[in-house]
Amino acid sequence: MTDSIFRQFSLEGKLALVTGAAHGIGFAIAEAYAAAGARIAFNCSSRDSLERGLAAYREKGVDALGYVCDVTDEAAVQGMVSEIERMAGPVDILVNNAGIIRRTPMHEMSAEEFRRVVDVDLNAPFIVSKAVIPSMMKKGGGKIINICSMMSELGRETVSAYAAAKGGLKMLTKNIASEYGGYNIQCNGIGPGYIATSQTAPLRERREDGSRHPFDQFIISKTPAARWGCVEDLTGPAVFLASAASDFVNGHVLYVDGGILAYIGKQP
Ligand code: NAP
Ligand code: GCO
Repeated sequence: MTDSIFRQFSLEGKLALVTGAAHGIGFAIAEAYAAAGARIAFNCSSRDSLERGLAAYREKGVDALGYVCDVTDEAAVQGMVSEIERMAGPVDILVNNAGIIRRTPMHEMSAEEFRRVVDVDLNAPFIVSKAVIPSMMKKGGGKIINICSMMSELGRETVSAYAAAKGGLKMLTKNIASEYGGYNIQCNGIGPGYIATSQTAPLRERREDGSRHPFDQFIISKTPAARWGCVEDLTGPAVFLASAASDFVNGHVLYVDGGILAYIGKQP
């Protein structure tokens, strides 16, 4: 690979804030950003998670700034971003990764439960993006990456709140791209397929007889790659969307799903 192409994917000198990155997809993306040369800031929702996350980053040789901050709390987010800017300078790359899911039949879901999922998965990316965009505008550009989902395109039983939020997040991505593209801010999404993390662990639990969970088998049958994704499958696409290599990519959701969205499914 020639030096100039390699440099396009470098994050040297950049400061990345990855929300919800004490573990899981966020941690893997932040670790990859550090390997590409970026400095890392992250947040999570509990001190316990923060301590475990900081230890995990140290183990990987990453000197990350870590914060306990509820992404739905605008004052707390503004305070965290101000502290990051004081400690390390303006945020160059924001990954809105923090997210929750509740799997409940819609007619049994409380309005409060629905609101909480939408608050974390959609309102919070608005809040955190709003907190970093002014500095990006001032310094002439930035990157915002929203972690969307297959449910930005498809529905399924029991995930009404999550699908509504992730569908909205796809459109928020397009709107930020539209409104701030002129400031050299690119906003794109990553739509992971089914990834083996704590969030999907209930869908992969082995049955008492040791057989695969029916949903586990279902996803493998619906995925041309015939496997669940792993967090490492997302790191290359995430570095691409955070780097100069994607400076003319804006408002796009890059699905990293092993082909699920392209596939009608095998004839039974
Ligand atoms: P995860 O392991 O459950 O991690 C979610 C992270 O979000 C945790 O670090 C959690 O903090 C943080 N978080 C949740 N609510 C928060 C709040 N109010 N304030 C601050 N932090 C909060 O999930 P994951 O699988 O890595 O998923 C990460 C993102 O990818 C989510 O947006 C998810 O919807 C999306 N996604 C996942 C998959 C998949 O198959 N796994 C596929 C598509 C999209 P704590 O550590 O403190 O709990
Ligand atoms: C579910 C899963 C999915 C994945 C992911 C797929 O219950 O269907 O949790 O929602 O988390 O979002 O892209």
